[in-house]
Amino acid sequence: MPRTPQDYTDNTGGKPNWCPGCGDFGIEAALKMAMAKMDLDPDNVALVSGIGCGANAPYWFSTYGLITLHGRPLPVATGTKLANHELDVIAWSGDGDAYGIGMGHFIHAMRRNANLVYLVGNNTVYGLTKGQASPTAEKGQKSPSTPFGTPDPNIDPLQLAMSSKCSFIARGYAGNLPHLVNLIMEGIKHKGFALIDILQPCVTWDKIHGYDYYQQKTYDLQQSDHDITSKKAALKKMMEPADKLPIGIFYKEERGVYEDEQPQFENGPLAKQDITNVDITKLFEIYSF
Ligand SMILES: Cc1ncc(C[n+]2csc(CCOP(=O)(O)OP(=O)(O)O)c2C)c(N)n1
Ligand code: SF4
Ligand SMILES: [Mg+2]
Repeated sequence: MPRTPQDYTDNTGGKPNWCPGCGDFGIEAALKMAMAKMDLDPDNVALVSGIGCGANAPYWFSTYGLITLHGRPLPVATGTKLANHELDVIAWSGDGDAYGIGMGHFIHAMRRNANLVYLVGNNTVYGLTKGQASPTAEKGQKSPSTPFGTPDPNIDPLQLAMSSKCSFIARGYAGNLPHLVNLIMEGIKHKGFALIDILQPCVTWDKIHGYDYYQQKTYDLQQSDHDITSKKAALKKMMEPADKLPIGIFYKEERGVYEDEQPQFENGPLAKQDITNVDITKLFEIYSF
């Protein structure tokens, strides 16, 4: 029997506690639909998150799940993939988790080309901690922490990804499910680090970037003549004026992935190697003082 999105739902942990209308529901649904369409075995998927509203997602999935520390899902997801590179590893962050406290890990995971999918719910706020401006909040955006408007210009995660040598750079929208499902499937199929920044309304703390806003501004990049192999074309699209928000794959390239370049994995994943007769006395001799 083909799998359905329901097969990826954990029925023991209650229902998501997101505010009604939160964009996280769209991301959750799209991820489950993508996994069902690809018929992924839930026992072969690890969902690794940080801390935040969206990052609570692993509670409600039947896959393996790990909720780590704020900003730290990528080191744990990378380690998970290195220990068993036969797993499909999906990391899930909010914009504060990924582009604030987790920024260093974000850049290094991309340049390493760790073979992961990274879903980032980008709602321009720290939703869980009551709506402070995040690094993607635009200059002048008012929030509980910036009542007179944030003085800092926003960062663009896509341009950052390009300069960090990310091999798959995409933007989705939590209110466009068919599009997001396809994007997630493409990200899972990609061999390398797949960043999917997802425009995600926070209906409680950000009254500007709601569904109406994104409905009017987003358009499908793949319906234009965009060349996903051209860095120049991708950067041009990323820098389009703010009244247009392209969603889709901006850039994609094939290059060596992190785990393939480690000699330790020549005999298969570490987690599956026989360790019953491994002699480590030599190591003690070398490293004991
Ligand atoms: C080291 C550390 N600093 C701060 C916090 C408090 N904290 C928890 S979630 C969060 C922000 C989450 O924002 P984001 O990643 O954008 O996720 P969202 O809630 O918007 O989905 C913060 C600051 C924490 N848990 N740990
Ligand atoms: S505070 Fe915002 S991001 Fe968090 S659950 Fe509510 S709507 Fe979603
Ligand atoms: Mg956020």
